[in-house]
Amino acid sequence: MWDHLWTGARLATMACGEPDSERAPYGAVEDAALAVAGGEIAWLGPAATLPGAAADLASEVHDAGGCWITPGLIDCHTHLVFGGDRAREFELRLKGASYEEIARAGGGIRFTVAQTRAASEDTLFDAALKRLRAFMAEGVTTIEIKSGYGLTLEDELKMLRVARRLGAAEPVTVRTTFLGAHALPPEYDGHPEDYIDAVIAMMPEVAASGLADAVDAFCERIAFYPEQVARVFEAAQAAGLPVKLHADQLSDLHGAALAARFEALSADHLEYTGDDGVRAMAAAGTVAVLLPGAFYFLRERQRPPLEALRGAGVPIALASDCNPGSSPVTSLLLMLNMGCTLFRLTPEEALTGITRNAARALGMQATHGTLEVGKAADLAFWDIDHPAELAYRFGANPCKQVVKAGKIVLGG
Ligand code: DI6
Ligand code: FE
Repeated sequence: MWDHLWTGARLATMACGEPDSERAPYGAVEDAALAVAGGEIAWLGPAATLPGAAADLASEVHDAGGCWITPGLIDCHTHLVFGGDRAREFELRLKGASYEEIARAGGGIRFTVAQTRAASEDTLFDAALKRLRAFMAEGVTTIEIKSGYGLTLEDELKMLRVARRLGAAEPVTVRTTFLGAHALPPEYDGHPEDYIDAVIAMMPEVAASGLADAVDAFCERIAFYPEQVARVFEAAQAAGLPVKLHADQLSDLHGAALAARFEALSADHLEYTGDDGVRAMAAAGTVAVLLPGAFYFLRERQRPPLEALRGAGVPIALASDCNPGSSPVTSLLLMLNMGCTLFRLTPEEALTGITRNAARALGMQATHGTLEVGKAADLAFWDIDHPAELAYRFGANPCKQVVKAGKIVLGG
């Protein structure tokens, strides 16, 4: 007996399909039914092929009323936990200062570091919870959260604990990332190598705490150089943690190739990535995570090399980069629209980028990201006529219901 069975549904499974099959766009199944049991998807397919009368098959039978069901959405790159905001910096940028100039003058990330260090764990939790709930209201059931505004062992662990608490408090899966190499903290001014040593020294304790699922770094002229990042990545691998990288956002330091060399789960941003980086990512199976919110908010001009990524068969994901400085957004659906309008993704590529490929960017592709029997029953129900509508509209939220691990947690 299944726990829940929905009939009258349309499914965007986002599954790959057999290599030679005539896969429908979005892996769509019309006139469909879907059943969940024990937190997993137990059955899905055309309703006409259900193995019996619906009422005999599940404890609870629901009519989905023609709604589309997608996998629960996955935001695979956020800095959701931080103190304060940067609205004042936004004003300065509108008066002509650039993001890089503000960072070099000691504002930017450092401003948020000061606010985050000063904030209690509860204050950080309460502020992040509001943002998290905004994402969840749009069908997000898995979210990655980075540290990186503490920059001492104690403050980084504080951020990671808040991230874990969020996952325990809400029906959402939280994946955490240690981003100690995000910015040079003021107490290390002029001594970046010493700070890298400090980050490396934090690594065993971060790993032993169980609070981090991966390690990230910011490879950029205003942050850390590739050689420094490589040292952090070696320490991460020695501690048994997978890596990912903020790569080639503002300039081409060959961050994507560096990430690929360490078999990174993902390389993120990629506006300035060249052909060498794309080829290396394809060979390593590293996911390209595109972040149109930061591109938009910083009014960048250089677009990520979408044609080259497509051509090389690099899996493309899309994420919010939710953070106070370059992407103060709490809507993953808006990123779908921006991914299409700003980067020229197709709506299907964009939706794949916040489901199947986002799961892969988090190393969760075996259990999440598509509607397939045996995968987690994380589902989003949408009041739309076609899946392309999710990317087409902006500022709308057609999410009607959310199921997390087989339980109805929103709507219904
Ligand atoms: N890249 C980003 O887009 C954010 N961090 C990073 O490494 C920006 C963080 C901030 O400005 O606070
Ligand atoms: Fe980021």
